[in-house]
Amino acid sequence: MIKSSITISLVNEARGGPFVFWDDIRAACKEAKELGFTGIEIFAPGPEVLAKSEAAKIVADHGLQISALGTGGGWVLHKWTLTSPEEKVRVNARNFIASMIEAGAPFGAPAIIGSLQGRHSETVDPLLAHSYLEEALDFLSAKAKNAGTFLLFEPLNRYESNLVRTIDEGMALVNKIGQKDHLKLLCDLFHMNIEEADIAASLIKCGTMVGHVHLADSNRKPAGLGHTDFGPISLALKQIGYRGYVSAEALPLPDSSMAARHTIDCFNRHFKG
Ligand code: LER
Ligand code: MN
Repeated sequence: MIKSSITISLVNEARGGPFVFWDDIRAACKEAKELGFTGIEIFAPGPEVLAKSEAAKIVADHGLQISALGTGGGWVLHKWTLTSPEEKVRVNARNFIASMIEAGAPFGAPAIIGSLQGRHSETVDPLLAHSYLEEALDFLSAKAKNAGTFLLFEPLNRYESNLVRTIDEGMALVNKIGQKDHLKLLCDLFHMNIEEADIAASLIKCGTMVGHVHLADSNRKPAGLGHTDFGPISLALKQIGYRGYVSAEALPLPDSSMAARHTIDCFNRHFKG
């Protein structure tokens, strides 16, 4: 069975980003539970948030699971990336992700590498950027293995990164690292709408490498408010036996509550069962 999830950002500086709920994890959990969601994906400023804000306890008290932990706070707050020209910055990014892997592991929540992957640039050519990325993924997938969990790597569309943009490129990277049980791909339907010729076919090709799905419509609005055809996409996920989360990473439009409702309507219509 595919599981439903919805995002919350606890990083004020990420305002404007594609997160459905903001700031108040207790209110978000209450609403998510009432609508029938299974999980909540947390975009946190750091690993301490799980303990300090009692986020994990609040999620559990509402009968929800933490579906995943976003690490993009490391970029938003500190400008860390795994492919920075500065070694200190790369190490900070790597250590931040390692700490999120360890924070999420007891709750079965994998850490996500999205914007922290960075990009190649004038000072870091594509070959060097890929070698930095692979070095970090070797280290971090081993960390995930030791913690009894897995790590999620997210291909990003061409306007957000120039490193790994397609599912094919993501699969090549996972194959190169060779830790398939501990490194999986996060397939974001918004990025895929830009980069893939056929979203459903790409998901089928990705198969057991699909570790998490971000749900948004073609325009990053909640599912149902754009032109993505979710029928073939949900069929593809069912065909590959996907049992992970489909997690709404969408703009809170027209507001958070309505975005959550649009999402659960789409989930119930297409992905449930
Ligand atoms: C941003 O577009 C995105 O998809 C995030 O999941 C990356 O951190
Ligand atoms: Mn995403």
